[in-house]
Amino acid sequence: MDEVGRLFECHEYFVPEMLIAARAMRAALEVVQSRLTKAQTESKGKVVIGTVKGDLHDIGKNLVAAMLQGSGYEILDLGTDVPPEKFVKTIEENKANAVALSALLTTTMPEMKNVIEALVKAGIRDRVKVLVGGAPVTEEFAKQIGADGYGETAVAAVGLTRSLVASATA
Ligand code: B12
Repeated sequence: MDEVGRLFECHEYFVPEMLIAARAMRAALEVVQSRLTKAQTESKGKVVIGTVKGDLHDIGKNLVAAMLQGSGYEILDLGTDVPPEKFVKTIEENKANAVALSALLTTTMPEMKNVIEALVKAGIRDRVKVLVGGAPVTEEFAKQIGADGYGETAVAAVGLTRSLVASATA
C-alpha cells in the first residue's frame, strides 16, 4: 500500500487504482482477520475504534481492530467518517476503557483533537484512554493534542492498549 501511495503521489496511479489496491488488501485482510479473531474467553476491556470525521480510509483501522480483538479486547467498531459525538455516545453507553482513533489524511488529523475536546466536554475524559494512529500521525502530534498514546503499527496498538488499560484498571 506504501508503493500504491508513492505511485499516486507521482501521478502514475489515480483514485481507481488506489481503490483496486484497497480491495485486494481488504481481501487479504479477511484471511488474516479470521485467524486473529479466534474465540477468546474473557474480555480484557472494551475498545471503541473508528476513523475520524471526513476520513474514509479503513484498512489500517481494521487491522488494528483485528489485532486488538485477537488479543482479547471487545471491539466496538464505528467504521469511518465518525463524528466526535458518536465516539462520546458509544463510550458512555458501553463504559469503554479506551478509544482508538485513526486518521490517514493531514486534513482530518485535527478531528482527533475535536474528539478529545468532546470527551472533556462530556466529563468522561479521565475515564477513557485515547490512542491515536494512522500514517500521518506522530508521537509529537499525539502529545500536542493530549492523547494518552500513539502507535505506529497495529502491533504497537496492542502493546499500547495493554499498558494503558492495565494502568487504568490497576
Ligand atoms: C488505499 C488508499 C485510499 C483508498 C482507501 C480505501 C479504504 N477502504 O481504506 C481510497 C481510494 C478510498 C482513498 C481515497 C483518498 N485518498 Co487515500 N490512500 C490510500 C493509500 C494508498 C493506502 C492507505 C492504506 O490502507 N495503507 C495500509 C494500512 C495498513 O496502513 P495505515 O492505514 O497507515 O495503518 C497502519 C498504521 O498507520 C497504524 N494505524 C492506523 N490507524 C491506527 C489507529 C491507532 C489507534 C493506532 C495505534 C495505529 C493505527 O496501524 C496500521 C497497520 O500497521 C494511502 C497511501 C499510504 N501510503 O498510506 C493513500 C493516502 C492516505 N490517500 C491520500 C489522498 C490524498 C486521498 C484522497 C483525498 C484522494 C482524492 N483526491 O480523492 C481520498 C480521500 C477520501 C477520504 N475522504 O478519506 C493521501 C493523503 C495525503 C495527505 N497528506 O493527507 C495518501 C497518503 C496518498 C498520497 N501519497 O498522496 N485512499
